[in-house]
Amino acid sequence: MSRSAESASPSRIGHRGFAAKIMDADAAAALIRAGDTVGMSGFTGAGYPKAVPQALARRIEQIHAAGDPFAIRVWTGASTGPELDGALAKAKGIDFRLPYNSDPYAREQINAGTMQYMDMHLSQVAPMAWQGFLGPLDVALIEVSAILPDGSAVPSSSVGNNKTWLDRADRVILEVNSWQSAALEGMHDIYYGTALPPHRVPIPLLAPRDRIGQPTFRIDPDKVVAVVQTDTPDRNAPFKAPDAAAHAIAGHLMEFLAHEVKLGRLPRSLLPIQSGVGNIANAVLLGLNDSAFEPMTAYTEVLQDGMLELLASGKLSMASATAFSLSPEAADLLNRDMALYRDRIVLRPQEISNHPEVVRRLGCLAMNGMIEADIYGNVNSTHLMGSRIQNGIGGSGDFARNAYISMFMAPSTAKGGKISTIVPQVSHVDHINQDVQVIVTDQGLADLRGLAPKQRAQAVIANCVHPDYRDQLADYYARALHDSYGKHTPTLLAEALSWHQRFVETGTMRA
Ligand code: 0RQ
Repeated sequence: MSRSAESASPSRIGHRGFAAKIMDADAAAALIRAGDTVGMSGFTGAGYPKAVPQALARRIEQIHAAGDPFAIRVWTGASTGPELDGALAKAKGIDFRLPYNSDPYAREQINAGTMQYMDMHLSQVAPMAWQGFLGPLDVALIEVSAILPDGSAVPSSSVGNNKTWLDRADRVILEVNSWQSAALEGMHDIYYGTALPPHRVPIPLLAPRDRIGQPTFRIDPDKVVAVVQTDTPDRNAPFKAPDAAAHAIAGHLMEFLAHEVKLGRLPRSLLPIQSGVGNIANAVLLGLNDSAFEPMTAYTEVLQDGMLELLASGKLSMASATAFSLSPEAADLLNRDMALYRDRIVLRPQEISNHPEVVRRLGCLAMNGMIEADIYGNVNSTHLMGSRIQNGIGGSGDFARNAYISMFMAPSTAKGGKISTIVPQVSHVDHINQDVQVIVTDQGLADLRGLAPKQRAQAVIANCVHPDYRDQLADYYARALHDSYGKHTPTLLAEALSWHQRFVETGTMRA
């Protein structure tokens, strides 16, 4: 429950100059102009501003009602919450957005073609914002958990691109959210050593637990135009217990990892794990909790419920990420026991949590969800039927290309069995086959490492396809082998894409 803003602890604002700029959300929202680009905090429903975006949405609705146009450009860390993307999208107040969205209202407008959406690798957002082609950043609107007497700010439950927005923006609006645990102080590691070429230097991070920066954001006090006090929880979606398919996928993955350990290709503590979010990822984390692998580490993007359980059980010795993504119960638990977790969790800017160089050096084991894969191992993480975006590529590309082992997982069917998630050719490519080494469905696991295209197709068809589609796919492949223009990656182009078109026209992929 949200407590009133008046009850927010004044001790959260330790700097006099900032205290003088306290105002309500409506007054702060009035400082944002039509056409402004606003860099907002927020990553997977954590640490996003909650009061000013809603006040801005109300203002935009009034301006639209008077017949005048008003929209802004929004940059974030990743997905936010209903008070930000939801409210502004409903008000038709977002003209352009980057880089990852899971809000249903924003998704609807993106797919209706009325909101421009630029989907990017999450590690690339901050450096590209500095390159300049994205244009100026007018306002940074950032949630923090406290402002210290020296004027630096303690980040909240996500770090995302906040450091960059604070440095890059002309004007800064801060939301100080006293719902966030005061004990977050000290958990963050804000690295200020990034620069554009030719001044770029190696990132001195050799293990997930390394701290290479400082615990707070530096802020130029002259740029701060408003400070708003809030006391409101993060989005924190309820935990969805893993279903049978998710458990089956987790089981196949545990067996695969155990096999790799047995063959001496992975240590018993594995390598730093990276896990996506959602039902399947949580099942995998539960599987890891029951496994013999220890002590594990995580170098990942998001810490979900399962990661906290792994930390609590001691199977995971520490976790590095850029944000939390917790159920309300896990968020309460974390806030209650923050002191216990603080030394075992490091939250970093997303350009570091997802940095390709670091991911490659540490040798992360990347486990991400997918929408579909084709028989050659190309993966689609973002688009339904080639044209309708679901969320975005998120960090999956940062990790997949650079991982020690890159694994993708999905149930073998979608939409109640009407769609096979293994298809002749994906309707959209996010991860090319060279970046995909293992494909897992509830049916089984295909280890594609070291295989040429035809060998990959055989492994995928034999192990991953749902029985309802196995004959159809095997028949397609046999004909492709015979009739295709080339025999390196046998493909019957029109027929391959007709699987998707058939679903669009008839509601099922079945022939
Ligand atoms: O639509 O709800 O309308 O039925 O797609 O599917 O099964 O809820 O998927 O929540 O596991 O997410 C790839 C989207 C999977 C996610 C993706 C339909 C399905 C449903 C969603 P409905 P599910 P999940 C770290 C790593 C990219 C970012 C990433 C994602 C909807 O994992 O966004 O990896 N990944 N980041 O019915 C047509 C198919 C379909 C299909 C599912 N083959 N064809 N529709 N659906 N498969 C985290 C971050 O980066 C932040």
